[in-house]
Amino acid sequence: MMMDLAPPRGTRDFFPEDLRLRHWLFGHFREVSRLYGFEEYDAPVVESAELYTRKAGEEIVQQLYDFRDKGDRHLALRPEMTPSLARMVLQRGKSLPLPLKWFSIPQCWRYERMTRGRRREHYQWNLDVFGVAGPEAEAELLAALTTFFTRVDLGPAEVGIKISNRKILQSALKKLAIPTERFAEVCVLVDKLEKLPPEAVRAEVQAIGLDPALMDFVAELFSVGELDAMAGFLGEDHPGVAELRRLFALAGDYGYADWLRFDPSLVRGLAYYTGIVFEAFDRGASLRAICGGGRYDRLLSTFGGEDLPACGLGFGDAVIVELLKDKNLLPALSGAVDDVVFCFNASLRAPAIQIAHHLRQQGRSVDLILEDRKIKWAFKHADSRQASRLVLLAPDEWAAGKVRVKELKTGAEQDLSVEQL
Ligand code: 4HR
Repeated sequence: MMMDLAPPRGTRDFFPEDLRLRHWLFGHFREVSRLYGFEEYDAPVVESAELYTRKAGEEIVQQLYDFRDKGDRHLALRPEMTPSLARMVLQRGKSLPLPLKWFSIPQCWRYERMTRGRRREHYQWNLDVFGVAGPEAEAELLAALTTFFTRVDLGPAEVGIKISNRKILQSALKKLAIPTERFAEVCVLVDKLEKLPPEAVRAEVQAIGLDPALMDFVAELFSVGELDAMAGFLGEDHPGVAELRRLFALAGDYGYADWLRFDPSLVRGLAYYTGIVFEAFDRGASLRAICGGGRYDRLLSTFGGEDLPACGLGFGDAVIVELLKDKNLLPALSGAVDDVVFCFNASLRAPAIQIAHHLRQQGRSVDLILEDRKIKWAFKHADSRQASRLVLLAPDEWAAGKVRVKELKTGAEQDLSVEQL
């Protein structure tokens, strides 16, 4: 009986053609990060489950891929990178020079009990800034984000960025006498209005003992379409409004204001956001979320440390690839080699190895044919490797210190010395 050859449910194999695409995408993530002065970091994919024990009812925590190891430690495959980053920042503490701008492209995991053929892992580009309290930090994140989109040929006609500020909902909730300790929970619930029918959310509001008037209140707040109108209600000096005003002004200075749209109904589903939140979405029929982020100024104290102002974004590898596929914007990536080196018989293998070595020292990618084969096979092989040249070691030519070189694009052949090669 053949064993099951499929990768575990919800996971992917990356065949060379798949990995070429992944590296192409990560290359853009890395290059944009470099352009904006972010440094790369990494952390273990397995963390203590305790790092994710937040009690606001977030999907990301409900779907934690956790288990006990042989030492009975409760561990989890990371569902997101931010808690690991926070742990690293706290570990270094005061010795870390601020502000800090770091990026990473971690594989993140989730485990759903009911699984409808959904993915259990993805890679997520993370960009974070620690130590900047003002919207200048978010403005820089969004500049990097729009630079990424532009590089893959997506413009503001295809991608929009919704912007809001949780401080608006926060101060509005004071009117309903909802305690601040329950704010994260409320945000997680309100975020579900995006996916669930309002009755389902209303039932949850009641089930956890919150004032059902919250729903009508939120509906009214979310119907305010313009920042001007919101400013009219809350005043220009409301911190939520003032931060958004500053962010939109900065977006104008950077030159990406046309990508942005104030949307008070945006809250995002993560518990720890405290201020500005944003989400990039596909303006096409699907309106899918492509990535999201926001400010999280109070995460460090939830780990027992001293808080630092912080904000970041997370950008998954799945939706963007689908969007680029739909728009025919995926590149044709070749696995081509520069040269295929072939020797006519076993006695020419030693010089063939030398020739391959010589070419590799020049930086060329060389596929040396490792078995005794017929010339016809070598031609076919060079073709299938999309080589630009086939380098042949034949007895008479080699006796004269030459190799025969065939340019595969033109079919042109010539005999060259090693130096000419
Ligand atoms: C997702 C989130 C977190 C972990 C793994 C996955 Br797949 C999908 O958004």
